[in-house]
Parts: sequence; C-alpha cells; structure tokens
Amino acid sequence: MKNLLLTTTIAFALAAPAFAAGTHDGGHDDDHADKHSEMMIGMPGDAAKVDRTIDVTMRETDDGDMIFEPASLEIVKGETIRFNVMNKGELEHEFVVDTVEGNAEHKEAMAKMDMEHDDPNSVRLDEGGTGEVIWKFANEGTFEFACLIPGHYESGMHGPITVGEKMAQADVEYTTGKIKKIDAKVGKVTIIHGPLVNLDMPAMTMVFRADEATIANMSEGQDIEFVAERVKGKLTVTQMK
Ligand SMILES: [Cu+2]
Repeated sequence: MKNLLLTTTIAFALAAPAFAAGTHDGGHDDDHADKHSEMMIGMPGDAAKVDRTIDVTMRETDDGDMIFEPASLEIVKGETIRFNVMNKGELEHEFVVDTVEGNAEHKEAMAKMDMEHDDPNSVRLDEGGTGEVIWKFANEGTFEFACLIPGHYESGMHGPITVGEKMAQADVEYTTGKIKKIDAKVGKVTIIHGPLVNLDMPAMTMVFRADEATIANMSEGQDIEFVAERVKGKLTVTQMK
C-alpha cells in the first residue's frame, strides 16, 4: 500500500504543469499564458520515453540572417522528441517551442527586458554550446520553434512545427530528379525533376534551396528521389534518398 501511494504521488508531480511557478529569471509571473500554451503544444517529455531525436543547429549566415536548421519540423501526434540543440553561431541563441501566439507574447516581453527562459520548452545556449529539450507533442496543429532574443526572430529565427497523424507522414510523396548544378555557397541546387504533386507543379528544371547537410549528400549528375516544400516562401528540398 505504501508503494502504491508513492507511485501515485510521483505520477501526479510529473503531470503537474511545470510552468506554473513562473521560472523566468526576469521575474514576470503571468503564468496563465504559459499553462495554456503548454496544453496546446504538449508537455515536457520523459527522457526514458523518447521516440526520436532531432538535431537542431542555430547560427548566423554570411548575409546577416539568423537561422535554424532544419527550417521546419514535422512531428507525429503523441511523439516525444529529444531536440539536440547546437549553437554553431557567434551569438547567444535560444530554441523555444510554443504556439505562435505564445512565442509572440514572450517575444514582446523580452523586447522590454532580456530575461532568460528556464522553462522545459526552451534552451538558451552561448556560442558553441549544446543542450536539449525533451518535449511530448500531444496535440495536432501548427506550432512554432523560435529564438526570442530581441531581433533574432525578425532575422529569421523561427519555423513551423507541424504535428499531424501518422498517415500524413507516410503519405509524403518522393519525386524523382537529376541534380544539374550545385551552388553550395548560397545553398541552392538546380534539379531536373518530375511532377511535384504536393506543390502542384509539373515536371521541369528548377532551383531549390537546401541546407548544408542535404547539399553535402548531393553531387552534380546524381539521380535522386526527393521531397520539396515551400519553406518561408522558398522552394526547399526537405527530404532526399
Ligand atoms: Cu537567436
């Protein structure tokens, strides 16, 4: 009986909203927004129940942008994700997962006062730093990852998190293509490709964006199967095999 009681207490403690204490160093205490967004996007994940690890890189680019790689995230409802976050830039950055509204609210608060988050849905890293966020995505919807340090969101540090049912992921259709040209410096590849059903585009030769890791696996003349999506309005190769 004692054992049962103990187990119940621990389970309750884990399930309680971890945000409620208002743990910002900056000391703002309006926790209702946090509680609300926690319910929307999910809850802190259990390290022992991680389904998948996703590497996330934060850095500045040569043209003065600040970016996350990958630029978007697709997650299956119910998945617990370990985000392995690396700051490969020269500035301090953070990785926060929340609703778009939740991020907007926090961004506004941080514009007034640069507080450091210490919530389970975020990690803030110095230059060269690494850290992790373990999060369980309990609900379907479109959420957002972002860096809310003043000015960074506007410089490009945000991207969509799409949480959907398993089917949606399996449905992703690969298109065949041949790589015509690679311009690794600017992150662009020219691909002679078949119809892109998801984008409603016929077969043609087109320039796509691709991140460093994807380009590293490409060579000119190579036959590939790939998925292209619109990321921040630009056609981007998001998957390749
Ligand atoms: Cu940043």
